[in-house]
Amino acid sequence: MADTTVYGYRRSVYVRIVRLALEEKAASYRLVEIDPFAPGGLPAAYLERHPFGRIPAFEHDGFRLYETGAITRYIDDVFPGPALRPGDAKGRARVDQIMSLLDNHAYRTMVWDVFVERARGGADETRIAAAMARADTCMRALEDHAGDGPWLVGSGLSLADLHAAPIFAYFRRTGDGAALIARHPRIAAWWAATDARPSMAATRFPVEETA
Ligand SMILES: N[C@@H](CCC(=O)N[C@@H](CS)C(=O)NCC(=O)O)C(=O)O
Repeated sequence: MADTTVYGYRRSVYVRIVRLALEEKAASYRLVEIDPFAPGGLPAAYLERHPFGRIPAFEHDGFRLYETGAITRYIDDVFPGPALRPGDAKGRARVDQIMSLLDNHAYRTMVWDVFVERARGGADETRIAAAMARADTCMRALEDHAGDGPWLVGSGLSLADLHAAPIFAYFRRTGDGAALIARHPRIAAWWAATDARPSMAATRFPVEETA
């Protein structure tokens, strides 16, 4: 059987995106614990897998890869199971666009500027207010491209949904985030459908298991 390893830890948005793709393909894999914020820093050997010291890193049958979008597209291309991108060029371009907008405009805004900022206590309200305006733009952009069903692109679950879900899993845990999602009914319906996937249950963040 092919040997598949994900390096990273369970609290990471990007590690969860890769794990979601593997779970949706019903692939078996190992998760090797790497904590980029550990007091002692990263193990030196890890930088051979990821020269920028981020997580996740990935290895499949000796083939090493980093950068989450590259990893999930590779998983979709190589692993058996349901296709996680549409078959047509426009649909695939839309999935790529959404993955990129999430990386560039949603991750830092919704996870670090809102969820982590609130979790720290003594939150910087100016930073949060600015982030909430950007989060609203993200949601409108996602709604603009959603199809008739719950999914972000076309009529089936895709890598776009898997790239968004862990970001929203943190964001919705704040009062601000939950309220913003409620004001975007299509996003709320998307979240309900996505969070009901067994892949989401199999990859819960520790914080989701304690409350
Ligand atoms: N562009 C990278 C981003 C990965 C990333 O930012 N991962 C976070 C954890 S979710 C990380 O490693 N943070 C550690 C740090 O910023 O030093 C990817 O797509 O894989």
